Amino acid sequence: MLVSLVMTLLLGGNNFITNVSSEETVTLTLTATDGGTINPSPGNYTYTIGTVVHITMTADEGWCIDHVKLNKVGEWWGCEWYYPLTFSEAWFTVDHNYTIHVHFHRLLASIGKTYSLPVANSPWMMIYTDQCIWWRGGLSILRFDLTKAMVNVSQALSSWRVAPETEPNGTGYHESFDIGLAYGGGYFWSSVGYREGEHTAYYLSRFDPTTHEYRLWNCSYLVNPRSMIFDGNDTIYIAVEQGIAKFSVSELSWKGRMNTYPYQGLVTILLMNDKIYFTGANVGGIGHIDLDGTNLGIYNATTPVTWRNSFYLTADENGVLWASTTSAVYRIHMIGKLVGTTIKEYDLSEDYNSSIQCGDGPYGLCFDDQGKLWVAGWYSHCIFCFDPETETYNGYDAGNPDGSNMPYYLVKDDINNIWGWGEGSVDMNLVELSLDINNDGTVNIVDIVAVGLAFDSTPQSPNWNKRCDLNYDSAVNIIDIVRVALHFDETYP
Ligand SMILES: [Ca+2]
Ligand SMILES: [Ca+2]
Repeated sequence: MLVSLVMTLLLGGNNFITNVSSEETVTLTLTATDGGTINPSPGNYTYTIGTVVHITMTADEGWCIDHVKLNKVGEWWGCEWYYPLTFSEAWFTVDHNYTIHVHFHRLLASIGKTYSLPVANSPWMMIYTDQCIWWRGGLSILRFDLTKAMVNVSQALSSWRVAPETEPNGTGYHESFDIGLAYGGGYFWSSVGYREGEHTAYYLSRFDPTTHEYRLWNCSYLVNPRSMIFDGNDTIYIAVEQGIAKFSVSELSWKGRMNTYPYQGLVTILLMNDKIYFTGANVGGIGHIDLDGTNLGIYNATTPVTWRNSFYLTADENGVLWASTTSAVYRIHMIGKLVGTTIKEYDLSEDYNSSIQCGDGPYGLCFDDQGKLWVAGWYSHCIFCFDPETETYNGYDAGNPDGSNMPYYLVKDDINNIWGWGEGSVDMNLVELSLDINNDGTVNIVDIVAVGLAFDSTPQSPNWNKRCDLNYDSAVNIIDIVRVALHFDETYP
């Protein structure tokens, strides 16, 4: 692929050599990262203009060519190609001073399993409840039934409308503002936007999972709605452009908006101990505000410029907050935890800065039952497992053999499996931690015995243990024993 691209670009770029004499020489500078060899080897080479140089790139065992960068020295012109290949070659016509940089990338161990689904979609928030994963996309709510997925994945996906094609009482057409999702009062709550000219009208949508009916509520301050949470009582909180909107589930009416100015463009909100914590496009760290709208403040990161675009937010079992950034300018993959009033940062870039052009960082965060933090490495095409105790991490291929997956959001089910979905992908990824029933890092006889103790049980049985129902069918039986046995001796991060 590189060959054809290089040749095409050079054929299209002949205009810039018309004014130079053919006896002139030019310099080609070749550089490469660790992880492979290039020939000619890295260095500066002088050629007569028009020389065709044959360049080969060979990755070491366990590495691949991640990307190649070509820049015309002293000019804006440059381009970049992405691979995952172990060998590539190019015939490059040197008609100007150029630099070529070859970036090798360590191949990651695979930890995931992939379920290919019949539709492409870009879910954002996902909710796990009752053996199903739910998310929003387009005008629909989608349900992935894990019980069915274990038998026949093609029957696991269902979807229903949560909003009409065009705006109620208007002509605006659907615009994607369907990223947040909350479950409260027996309903799923999400948002939808309709554009007409320069104006976009936003609605809160309520979906009834029993009757499959929906209902919409409009609101003028519901601008750019993103994440939503239900407080477990009566209120849906919605991250919006200028604060946090509130809606009463029992009264079915708006209860105002908490203003978070100067922190705007809220992305994720999290409710804990009568405070709402938030991240956002213009927040710079982790914001906080009391439920009565007072005590607005910010917890800064030590590099606030990087955290200007903080994204996802979660809390560990002790209530310690963790966030990820999506720095669109800097080549940084970073997560951080709140220590006192400052965010302690962990840079996940090293060895994983695969294919980073604009440096967009990690997104979804999810703790497993062992307290490890799983991080969706959107732009690094991998999923990270971060151990908060040792402050070390590993990156894993997220389950797609071609490495094309871009994990975006992660959710844990109630048997300790981590599910994730990549943006624009048709694949649901699974990190199956459930087989290690006692969470000690190994699948062995102890786990088999645990299933044995719950054998022949259903949720009504005295010996029922949901952790042993590994195929989500509400029964512990030989199928569950076999699942563990098939993974005997495996170890987990
Ligand atoms: Ca075990
Ligand atoms: Ca079962």
